[in-house]
Amino acid sequence: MNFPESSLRSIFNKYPPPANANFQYGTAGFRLNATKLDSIMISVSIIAILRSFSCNNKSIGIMITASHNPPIDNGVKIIDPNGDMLPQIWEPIVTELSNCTTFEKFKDYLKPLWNKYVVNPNIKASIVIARDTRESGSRLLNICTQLFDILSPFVDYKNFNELTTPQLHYITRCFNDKSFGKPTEIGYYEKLSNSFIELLTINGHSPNDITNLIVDCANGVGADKLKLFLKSTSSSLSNKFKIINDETNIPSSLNVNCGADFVKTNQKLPSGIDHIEASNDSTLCASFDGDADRLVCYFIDNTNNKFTLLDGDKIAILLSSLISSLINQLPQNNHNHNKLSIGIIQTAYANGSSTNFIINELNLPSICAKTGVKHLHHEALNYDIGIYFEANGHGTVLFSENFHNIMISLLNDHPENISIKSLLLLNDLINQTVGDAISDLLAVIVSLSILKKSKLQWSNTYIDLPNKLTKVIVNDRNKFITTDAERKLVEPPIQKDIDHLVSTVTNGRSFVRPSGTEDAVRVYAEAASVEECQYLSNEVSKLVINAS
Ligand code: G16
Repeated sequence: MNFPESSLRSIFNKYPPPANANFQYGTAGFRLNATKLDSIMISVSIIAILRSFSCNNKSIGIMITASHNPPIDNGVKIIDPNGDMLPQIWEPIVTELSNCTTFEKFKDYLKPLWNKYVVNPNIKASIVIARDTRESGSRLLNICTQLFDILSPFVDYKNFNELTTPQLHYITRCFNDKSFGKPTEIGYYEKLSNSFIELLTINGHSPNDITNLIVDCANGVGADKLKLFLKSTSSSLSNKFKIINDETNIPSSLNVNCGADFVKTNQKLPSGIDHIEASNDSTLCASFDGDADRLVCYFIDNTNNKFTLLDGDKIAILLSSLISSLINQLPQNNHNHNKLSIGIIQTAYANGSSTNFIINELNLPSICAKTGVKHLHHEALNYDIGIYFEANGHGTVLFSENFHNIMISLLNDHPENISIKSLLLLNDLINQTVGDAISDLLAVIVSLSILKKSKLQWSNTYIDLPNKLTKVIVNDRNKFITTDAERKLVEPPIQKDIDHLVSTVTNGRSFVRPSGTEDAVRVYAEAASVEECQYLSNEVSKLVINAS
């Protein structure tokens, strides 16, 4: 079909890339200071259109968010038809297009792709688009819709305005697979609410007997959406929730002194929750990040008056314990379920104690993937039940079609069996497309109720090694090249020095990797004592600064 050159030229000239463009589709799409994103919105929108054409016109999502980053940043990422991330093979394509600094270069790069994918004049690409509550979000979204409007002969789109990132992942999947759920925000709440209440009920619980919760929403979109979820479900559930840091009308407060990243990195309470509240035995505290795709839980332990974090590693192990316990209770006259494969996917940031626990106590495989949910998700698909969590609280549990078929056949033989029903309901409750703070929090609540575990028992499953994550600002983070699932540095040549420092402390571990979402290098250290961990972190950080 004709390449729409003049339409593209006009919008390219309206939002030209800078002459020195050096953009990169990173860990979670493009992420930058929001003022630098205008031209990127054009490239991303065009590539999303081509991706839709390449997938037989299935719907593709575009999410405008910078998640845990500061309020001045923003970002954008593309969601594939199944609700997972854009396949990595497309990343260099969108990167390269975004770095075409003149219209001639842009056209020369794009036209062959257009001619390859846009072949049938009778069908259009389909896009769903949304943003979080960042101040720059509506302006950036408007650039995308301008492009879709001028390319209206080729594309249909639906603008959902404000959503959490996982809500758009869910909706994208629903647009392509009606059996997954209703492709609306209400449909998302219904799916979560129905499975949550049913799971509690069939296991002899009710919303009245769950733990009390204080949820820090990072002043982000999760605050509005959690309120809407609670409104859409039984009223007794809302009585259990206290929502704080919900000032979405003050965009400058997003992620500031609050939210999952702040709590995990600083290992302390966010602003808005005081020590006394967090010490209450019947209350669990939780934090979302700016776009509500991460969850961490925590409390003050009354036995030692200390802040106690239940991070992504602990969430993975809680959910694994529930799933293993349900599988162990399945009827034994059908052995198909004994063949179900279960794997837990972590990253190098996983606490060493959690990995030991998975291997030695749960007897499950622990796989180490590169940072970025796209890498973990990919690995998790290799299992019938793939449990993946980054320590920072980003993760989910993927159930395979084989798992689903086995459960349905078991249910036919045992229609009243609670374990089978519970496993099938977990498949609905836990977002199958991406990590989801609201869905993960509901899964945590259900797990604690069904396993009859207190937050203290959950926390004591294993004891974390002291650990520290530091952000080091360097001139050029691209000089830092890693290997071995980011556990070793290839460049600059300081790995031997890191290894030496690690060998000087007990149970030491440390690694250095460039961030894919912020202009910084991250240094992780863990050791048997807080002092040794601090020492290791300081010394490795010094190495990084000297080498940069
Ligand atoms: C994003 C990714 C996560 C990753 C995090 C930090 O999270 O989705 O997988 O762990 O960035 O990545 P990096 O260390 O490369 O900066 P979010 O919640 O910000 O979307």
